[in-house]
Amino acid sequence: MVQSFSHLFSERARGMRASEIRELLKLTQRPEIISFAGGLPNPEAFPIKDIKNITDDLLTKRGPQVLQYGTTEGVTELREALAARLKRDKGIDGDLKNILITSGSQQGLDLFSKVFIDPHDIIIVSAPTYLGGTNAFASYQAQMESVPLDEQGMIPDLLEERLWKLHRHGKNSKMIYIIPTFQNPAGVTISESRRKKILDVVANLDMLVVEDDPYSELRFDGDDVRSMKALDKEDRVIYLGTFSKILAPGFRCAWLVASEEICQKLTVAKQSTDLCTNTFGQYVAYEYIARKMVDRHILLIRKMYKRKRDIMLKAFARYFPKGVTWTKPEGGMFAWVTTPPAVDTKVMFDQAIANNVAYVVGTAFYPMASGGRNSMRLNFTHPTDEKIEEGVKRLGSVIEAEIGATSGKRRGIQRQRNGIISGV
Ligand code: PMP
Ligand code: G9A
Repeated sequence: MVQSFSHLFSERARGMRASEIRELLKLTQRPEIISFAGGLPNPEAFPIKDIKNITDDLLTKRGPQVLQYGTTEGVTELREALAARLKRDKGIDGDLKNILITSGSQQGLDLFSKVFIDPHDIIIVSAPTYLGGTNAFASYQAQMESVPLDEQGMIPDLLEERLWKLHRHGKNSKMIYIIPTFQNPAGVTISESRRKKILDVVANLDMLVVEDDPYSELRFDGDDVRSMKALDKEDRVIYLGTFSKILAPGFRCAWLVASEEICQKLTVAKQSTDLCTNTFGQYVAYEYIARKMVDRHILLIRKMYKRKRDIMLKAFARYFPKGVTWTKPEGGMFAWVTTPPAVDTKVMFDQAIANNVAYVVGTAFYPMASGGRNSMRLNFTHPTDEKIEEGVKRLGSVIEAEIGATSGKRRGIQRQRNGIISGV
């Protein structure tokens, strides 16, 4: 008989939830399904030849060094190269003592949760927000409070209102988690004036900001917006960047920038997690920057992803029935689609799978599933151009059928006032 030991799980572990995206990845590996679900880079864009050359050189010239354990902080050459790049491209100041290499940004999210969150601490997130973030916070028993966003991202007035309301009830939040550029899942970007306002609001309440920035290099249109870390004058921002979208996620190689004090504490937290990030991968990433391959590669993926974004938005306009709306991201990997309120995208999901098309249901991106019932996230970077068109066509038919099946139901509950991206 198989025995269960779940009664021995820690209280913390009992609160952990499986990621709907990670679970979906298994389902969508079926070849007949056109998946808009996972936030995956396009494999055709992986710079395999470059990686092969670098790998070969490294093993030939520096084998014993690149295969050894490394320091927890990360490979020095890589951190120096990142510091120079962050200064050049983003106006972010930071030297070795401010940069920690992590095993994916996901580890950064876990590490600062480990360092800052006590049970029931309040973390402010946007609604919707990245599921991997909220799952990390939840696994340290954080309480999440969400602030709505519109086409310009998180709404600072609503943030301020929420924070002061909590404050009046004797509750103070330590930090806000924010993805300011090409947000996952909504694809929206926070304007510079809003970024400044958000920084002012959190400074007044002595909070930290976690700026998660995996997508800003993937800009197709419009002008760059300065990162919150570059606007930050008080070292209040912990900035997360990653090689997952500009090299390959399989390396599990990312970085964070923070004050020396915070970096040191995060490093100690990392020591007991994995000792150090994959040394070999770090050296490959370093060479990839030093040989200037990264900038060339970013130009290539921008071009490819822009084309895919355009195909998707055009297909939405062509195949989606009346009443369906969507965001128009200027970069990144995702669009956010909102159906008429009578449609429940979770209920509709089975029909989508029956028609061989998949998405992530909107509720996955709301802590406690408190919204997003009639929304979904679609990734446009992974499928081939043809599959994007065909998949949106299939999805359009599925939505149309669902609208027909639910017509007359739940009218008048739409909550899309003032451009707020919510879903019901
Ligand atoms: N943050 C956000 C907003 C993401 O979208 C992702 C990956 N999809 C991550 C963090 C994790 O990225 P990494 O591969 O660097 O762990
Ligand atoms: O979990 C993963 O595979 C990373 C992608 C995240 C996402 O789809 O948001």
